[in-house]
Amino acid sequence: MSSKQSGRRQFLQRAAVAGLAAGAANTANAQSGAAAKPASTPMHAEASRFPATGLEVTKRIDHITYYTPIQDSAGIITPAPLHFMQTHASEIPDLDPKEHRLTIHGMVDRPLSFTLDELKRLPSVSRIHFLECHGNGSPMRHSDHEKKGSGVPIQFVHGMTSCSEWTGVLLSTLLKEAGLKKEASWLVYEGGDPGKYTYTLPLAKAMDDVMVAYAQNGEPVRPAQGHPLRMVVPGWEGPFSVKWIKHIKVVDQPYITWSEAMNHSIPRPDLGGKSRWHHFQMAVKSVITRPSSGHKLPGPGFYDITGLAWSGWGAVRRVEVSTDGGKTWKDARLQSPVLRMAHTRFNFDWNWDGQEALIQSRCTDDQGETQLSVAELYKNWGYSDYKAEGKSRAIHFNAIQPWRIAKDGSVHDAMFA
Ligand SMILES: Nc1nc2c(c(=O)[nH]1)N[C@H]1C(S)=C(S)[C@@H](COP(=O)(O)O)O[C@H]1N2
Ligand SMILES: [Mo]
Repeated sequence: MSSKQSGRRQFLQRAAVAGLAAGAANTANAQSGAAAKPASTPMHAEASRFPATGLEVTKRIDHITYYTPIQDSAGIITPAPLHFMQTHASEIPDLDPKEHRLTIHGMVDRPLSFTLDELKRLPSVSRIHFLECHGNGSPMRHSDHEKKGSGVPIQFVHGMTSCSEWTGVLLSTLLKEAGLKKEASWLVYEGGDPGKYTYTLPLAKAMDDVMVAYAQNGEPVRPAQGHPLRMVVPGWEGPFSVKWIKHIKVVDQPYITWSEAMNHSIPRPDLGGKSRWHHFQMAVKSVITRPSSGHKLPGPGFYDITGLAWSGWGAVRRVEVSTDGGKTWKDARLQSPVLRMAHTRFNFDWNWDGQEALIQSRCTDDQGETQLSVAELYKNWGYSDYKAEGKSRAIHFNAIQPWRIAKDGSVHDAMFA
């Protein structure tokens, strides 16, 4: 072992010992109510650069959701204040990074525990990845959107995807230092939010590209996104990326946690009415973000059709656009960079003749997977009539999104119309 590596190991071992001791002290502090308040951080919504259509918020007793205004997006990076946000609790935790610890335990040789500052001493990586809720764009969201009436931006439908440059430590670095026992095959991991949101992850993914992130687009991860530490599980459905990450336990089987069982499984006719417990990668998807429902074209002439494409399985290879309701398709231009498991920006030159038009985009990824129409997608899922079934709740809904441009230039959602 080089002196550099042995220095790192020594640091990790010291961190482990100090961490476990400090962890015990924290518990005592919390019980006596002595935990210090962290310094204030600007509120999520206050930082919006798009006052006209900023974050939209849905608040329920058990749930808070913010939607990214993707109809106004440019490039591929979502500004941190506009990142979508979903929490299965009624409040966003306010964690002090000096007190907060991440513990790694279970089937390991050496349990470890880190503060934010201790993690920052370890080798770091920065990677651009999208995060998408598996409920993004679902039929249920289309009908909610329709109820709100025309002219309402599409962020309620497709705004639960965002893309950031995440900086942190690879989980594999931490797991290697902890030393995995032979039986280890899954992780079960828990957030520091009031509901102790918990998820499970196959070890192979954890050792591949999962990050424990402390920064987002060059600034500390925001409170709503998991400050001080969150998991980033590239390409996989959003719920895996546990925020305010506190405990990672190495285990030898998948767990069906409460967070996984509730809301996160949908019965399907093609599976004989059964549901799949584990859904991993988000499928290939694209959506034209401008023009989109809620926009109004001022008149005939040239328009830059633009949108976002992504795939949880890899990189976007091709995006095609149709402006005649799917009769003909032409390649869109992909803006660089085109990164694996990241939003990719596409553009398409269009001269609108002022007549009613149906515009849509179709993405193919580097695995050869192509987006399907809503009718084809529902057929694959075992439904005979998508219009009858269309508004039923679905997850992983990645159908091609058609927008109808009316003669007056107004743009409407034509997914189920
Ligand atoms: N601790 C915790 N982590 C969580 C959740 C939560 O409720 N609590 N929600 C999950 C879900 S359902 C999604 S889609 C993503 C959203 O990440 P974001 O809020 O940073 O956009 O966080 C996931 N991580
Ligand atoms: Mo989600």
